Amino acid sequence: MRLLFATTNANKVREVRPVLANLPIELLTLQDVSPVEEPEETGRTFWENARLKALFYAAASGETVIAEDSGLVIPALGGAPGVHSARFLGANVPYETRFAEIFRRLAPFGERRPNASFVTAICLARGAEILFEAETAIDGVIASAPAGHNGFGYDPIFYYPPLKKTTGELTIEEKIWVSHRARAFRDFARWYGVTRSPRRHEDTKSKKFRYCV
Ligand code: ITT
Repeated sequence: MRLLFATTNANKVREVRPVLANLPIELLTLQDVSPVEEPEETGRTFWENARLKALFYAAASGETVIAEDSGLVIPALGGAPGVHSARFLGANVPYETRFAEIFRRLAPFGERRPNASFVTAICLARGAEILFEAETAIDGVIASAPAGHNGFGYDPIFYYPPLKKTTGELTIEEKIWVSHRARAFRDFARWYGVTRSPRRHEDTKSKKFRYCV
């Protein structure tokens, strides 16, 4: 199957490609199809934005499309930066400035490290039909200071207690192992493995399948 991963973020592709490597899927990216303008991400939830992107690119490309929306959620900040993670404080603001602002807003919490989650919603669409959706999250805390130069985005300030380091300090293999995104795509891979099976296919009344963690 040809599958277009509709993202402009190369880091997302780097985490996802190995997860799908053993499936009979030819993974395309936006570089492999005619360029279109990005849709505006107007959703209020990760689900809504993942759907919006998947349906937009499916209509624009005619391909089967998987899209994802993700971000850092800090409950102590009312969920910010949340769905605005990519454009928190402005689209082109450096992450160092964003980190400083997050630390400033978290100052009233003192030494206590506030909880945080990385959340991913993914959506698979063909034409106007949604075939699969999933949402996954990993939990951690905000680090006391940025650490690590690996990964991207908010990785340097997301401390992951099970590995005792920020996700910015993880190797790519470790990041793929723990990543919220890789978890969502592993769910997709499991679903894809099951629905491709003819036996299960006969048993399934609808090809539509929703899986929410
Ligand atoms: P596309 O919409 O084209 O996929 P994008 O980067 O704009 O690319 P999102 O709208 O989903 O994607 O925003 C995701 C942002 O959330 C991302 O740019 C980072 O700032 C942050 N983010 C998501 N996953 C992350 C991760 O694993 N590590 C660090 N930051 C992450």
